[in-house]
Amino acid sequence: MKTLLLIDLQNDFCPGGALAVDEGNLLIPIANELMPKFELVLATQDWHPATHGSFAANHPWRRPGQMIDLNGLSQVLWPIHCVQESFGAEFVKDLNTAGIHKVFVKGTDPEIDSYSGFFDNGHRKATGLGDYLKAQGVTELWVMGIATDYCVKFTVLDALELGFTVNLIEDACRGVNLQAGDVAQALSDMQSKGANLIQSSETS
Ligand code: VGL
Ligand code: ZN
Repeated sequence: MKTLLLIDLQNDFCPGGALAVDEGNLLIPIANELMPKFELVLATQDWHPATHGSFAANHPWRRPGQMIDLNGLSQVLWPIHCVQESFGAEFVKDLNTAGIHKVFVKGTDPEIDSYSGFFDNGHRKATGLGDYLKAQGVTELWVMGIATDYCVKFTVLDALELGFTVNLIEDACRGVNLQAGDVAQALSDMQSKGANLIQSSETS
């Protein structure tokens, strides 16, 4: 079953949002155009409690961009973003959410972050996405969204590890680039682990 996976197309990751990614908004019309070409359309949604340990504001004297140890894992500190039920956590208004068959939320445990749509960053708990895909008989995924160097990358790497064939739609992804070159590095990491880098015009 031809399956499209939309990663975190949420207000906070678009210009004007709390963790704004350049040109994140440009992905919305691309997603809307791609959806009808797929039999199954799934989405992930970053969905944090206000107390989340990845928020710099929840650690005295810490600032976004700094690194901490969060329960044994190295953690980048972020601005407060994608708080459950907030506007920032909503999908972008123009996204055709009626075309999405199922949404998987992640980052709900305040003690651990979850970049991947499949598992938290410690691979301690699954979101249910992997089991759902297997139950549907899905073997191949087309992935797009935000952010190339975080949630897209870790979702793709987990998908590959779980045995899915992964097509990463490069022009339909945008990244944070906390450090110059992070997006290019993420693309090359995904490709070297087996992801096919394609363009949205090649999804047929
Ligand atoms: C993301 C940083 C923090 C993402 C989510 O969607 O890539 N990045 N939370
Ligand atoms: Zn987050």
